[in-house]
Amino acid sequence: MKTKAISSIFVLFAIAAGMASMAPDAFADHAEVAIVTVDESGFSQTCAEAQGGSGCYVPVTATVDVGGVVTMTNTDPTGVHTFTSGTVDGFAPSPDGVFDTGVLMSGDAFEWVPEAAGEQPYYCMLHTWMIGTIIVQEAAAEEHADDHAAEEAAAAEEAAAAEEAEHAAMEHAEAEDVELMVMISDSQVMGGTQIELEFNVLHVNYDLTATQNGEVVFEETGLHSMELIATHQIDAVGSDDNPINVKVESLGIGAPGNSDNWTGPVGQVTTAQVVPEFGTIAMMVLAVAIISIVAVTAKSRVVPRF
Ligand SMILES: [Cu+2]
Repeated sequence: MKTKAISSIFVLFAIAAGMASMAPDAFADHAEVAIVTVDESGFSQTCAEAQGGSGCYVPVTATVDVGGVVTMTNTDPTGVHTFTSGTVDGFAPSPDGVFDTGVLMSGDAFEWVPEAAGEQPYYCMLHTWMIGTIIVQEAAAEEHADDHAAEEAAAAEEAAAAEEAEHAAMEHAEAEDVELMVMISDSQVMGGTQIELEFNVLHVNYDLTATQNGEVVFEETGLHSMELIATHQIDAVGSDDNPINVKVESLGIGAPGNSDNWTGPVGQVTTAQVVPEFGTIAMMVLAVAIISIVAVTAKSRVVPRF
């Protein structure tokens, strides 16, 4: 008899405890979710830190019901951002067309109503280190707290695995200290000279200076080349007597504004003397200071021609 009473109390307790622990999840409201941007996430990758950071969107993983409303707001007072569905591989984005806020000015918001369950990754077109995930779940999942928890755990695990892979990929890219080669070519344009820089790696940050007769005719610092080729217009025409001396100094390789995470040759100087008779296809590399050679992929493309 006594045992029975004790065990009933036990059962009662277990039920109460179970209900108490279930309650927050069972009644959690995922009909609406708000996602915001982290302040200054456009200037610094601190929020991402090779995806080991807390995230550049808050919450970085959001959960919403099918048919619920996701409100995406750019709360960053210092910059413009997008919420674009899809994934980013390194710097190369792959939008999947599910939603795209377009460029949101600070304070602007966008609403998205998901129509199907699943995991929806997204990123910022302007700052590809900003990535987030929206987990869209069937509204009915709410009633099964256990399923829900399991689902979330599975999703979290998946996200963690994806993050890890991304992290590894980034680390891999960073570990390879590439050999930076810069080719400088020029072409005469109306009243000036167009300088074309060809790099063997993407995302080179550099200073560009051009002098003629000891006078600076062009000077820009903190330039960034998204592509392998960058062109700059110089308002001076070179001649035999007055050649233009072009100097490119590398600052590092990586996303603009994130010098903490830049890799690769820093302070490497490449110069060229731009004179008219070399014409549009002449290319000169007078000095290529190679700081480190680990991996060269596009070497054959950038053999200097004199
Ligand atoms: Cu952004």
